Amino acid sequence: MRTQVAIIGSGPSGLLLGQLLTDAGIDNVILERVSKDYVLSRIRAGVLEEGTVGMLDEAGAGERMHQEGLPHDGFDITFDGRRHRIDLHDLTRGKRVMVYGQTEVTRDLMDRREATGGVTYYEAADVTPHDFDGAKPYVTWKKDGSDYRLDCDFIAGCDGFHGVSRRSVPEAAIRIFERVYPFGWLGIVADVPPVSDELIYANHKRGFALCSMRSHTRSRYYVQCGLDEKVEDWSDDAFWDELRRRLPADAADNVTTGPSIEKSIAPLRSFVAEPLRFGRLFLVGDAAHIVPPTGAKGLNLAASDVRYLFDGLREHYADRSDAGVDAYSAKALARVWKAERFSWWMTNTLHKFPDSGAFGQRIQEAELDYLFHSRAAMTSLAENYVGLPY
Ligand code: RFL
Ligand code: PHB
Repeated sequence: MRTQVAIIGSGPSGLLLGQLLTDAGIDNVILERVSKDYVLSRIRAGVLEEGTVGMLDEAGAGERMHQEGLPHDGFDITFDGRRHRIDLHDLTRGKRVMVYGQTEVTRDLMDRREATGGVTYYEAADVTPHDFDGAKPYVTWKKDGSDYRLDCDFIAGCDGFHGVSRRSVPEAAIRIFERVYPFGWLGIVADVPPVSDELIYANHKRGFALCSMRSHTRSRYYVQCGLDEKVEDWSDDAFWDELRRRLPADAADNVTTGPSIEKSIAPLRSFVAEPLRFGRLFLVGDAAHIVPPTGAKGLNLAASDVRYLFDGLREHYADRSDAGVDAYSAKALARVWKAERFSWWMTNTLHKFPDSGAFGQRIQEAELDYLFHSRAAMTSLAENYVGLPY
């Protein structure tokens, strides 16, 4: 088999890149380790920047998002029993975010790929990129006992943090930057109306909590938990009690409880691999970088990587210029590091750190006090939250 761009991974970055390429007449094939249903069963991101919304529109996959997604003009931060609104719309002169689940983004992109004849091989085992240092890279995999080979011009590693692409690069060629946080997020989804029209990020002495949503009838909640805690030890009742304890009284009284339809613990990590290009292999999205979810940036960074890489590949095929693909790594990393900084800052400002001591506690209180009383500080938060320009 032969294609122009081999894409490893059918998460949001692989699907979005594949669709933009298909629409530009650039042939591509996606190889995915698990089944389509498994990909669609993952519950992850919920907040999309305007740039991400624009790219989904460009890929012809935005229709349902505009019908069912919830545009949000602001969110609340609660601290010390008080509630402070961050007015995104006012602070950024008219920008907002879209609350629309990653599961739905993925489904819309898969539907569009199917409608436009894009080829995806699901349940492809042992996917391996080869010879990306030279001019003739190829990818091999196994399925149903047979071996397959795909020759290509470029390989896009869109296979997430645990994928094969980053691991295929010699250790000496790649530099890793990492911070692992001493806590995780226990998250649930429940078919109950959200506690509020907008998201609530809660800093509480018992730990952080987040009230988010997927629709007017489906809520997504998180509480900070220890790394040694187990999902099985958290009954729904224990979760609801802990969530309410971490919210100011008016919000706690408004929480509607119900059975969870998903419950899981995610560790929090900051991670960047540099560079993002190794010959004819590119790393895209979570394959190259991870942010703690506090700033809602992971999926949005995957989209901005795709923006830069797609523009470079289009230039390569349409204009016979490699300026764009040559600039991909530096351009994408400049934006990635700003989102890394913001996500690290949000995480530091809103969580309880087990080992920061009394000094760390006072610094966090001063940070929040400054934030709530300085329009400049709130503007900085708002412009990062809605997404820095590409
Ligand atoms: P994905 O989504 O991990 O997709 C990678 C795909 O590659 C496949 N794969 C392989 N395929 C072939 N061969 C192999 N060897 C393979 N290994 C892996 C996988 O099966 C998978 O299908 O990466 P991608 O596309 O880069 O997308 C990144 C986003 O998924 C991620 O950044 C976000 O979910 C992060 N995130 C959030 N991002 C936001 O922008 N806003 C949010 O509000 C937000 N909230 C979150 C989040 C992530 C969370 N978790 C659980 C990590 C909330 C949570 C709780
Ligand atoms: C979510 O809805 O899952 C969500 C929202 C905001 C975040 C992280 C996750 O910062």
